[in-house]
Amino acid sequence: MLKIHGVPISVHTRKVIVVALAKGIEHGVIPVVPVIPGNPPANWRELSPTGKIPAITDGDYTLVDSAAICAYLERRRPSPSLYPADPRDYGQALALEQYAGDNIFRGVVHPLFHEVFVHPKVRQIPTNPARIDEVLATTLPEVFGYLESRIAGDFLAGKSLSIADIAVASNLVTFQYIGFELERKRFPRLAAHFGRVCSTPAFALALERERGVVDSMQLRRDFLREAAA
Ligand SMILES: N[C@@H](CCC(=O)N[C@@H](CS)C(=O)NCC(=O)O)C(=O)O
Repeated sequence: MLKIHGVPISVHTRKVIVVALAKGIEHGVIPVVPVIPGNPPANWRELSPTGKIPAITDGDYTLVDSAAICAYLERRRPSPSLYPADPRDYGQALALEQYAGDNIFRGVVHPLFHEVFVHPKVRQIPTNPARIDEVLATTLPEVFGYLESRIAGDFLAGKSLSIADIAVASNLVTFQYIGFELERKRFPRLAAHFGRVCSTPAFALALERERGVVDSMQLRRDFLREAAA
């Protein structure tokens, strides 16, 4: 059986879980939290050379990096496809998946998650409010503004759910779990897109399954009700 090593509240682990659920691939999630010292298993670097989550094992096969894993799962179970058939939409889906990892995650979610969670709660480092303000005032408007400009129809690339939608929405879930707002008035198309993606059966099931972890970390979930409305 496919094993997904990671934690569901991680942006990139959720992305892989949603893809596995959308494709009906039976899987188990093995908890690994790299930001907690001593948490990963002794053989972690064999499974994940980067040290990051997610990594998968599928029988005797191991693979790291959510983009590589999702592409592997697409070949392993082609239907339903999460990569557009049209060449231009396909290119756009891959570009937006990359944008989600580089710009939304690295530029916005990762620094905020570290400031509000990892630093004060794991590393005993005080939160730096100036860093949070800088991300919210400078990086967020550029990144969310770009996404807003990319949404013309229901989905980001092509006419159905693709890896681009899953990658973007997964970032926005964690962004809101940790207490930040996806402002509907400021980014109406992005907020509507977020609601649409969260309502797809695979994404909704993934969110339901991670509820226990979210509650145990005392994170907020109220925005999910609004997103579904
Ligand atoms: N490009 C990687 C990025 C993975 C990544 O940054 N994972 C984060 C959690 S979402 C992580 O493992 N952080 C812990 C660390 O950097 O030690 C992917 O798409 O899988």
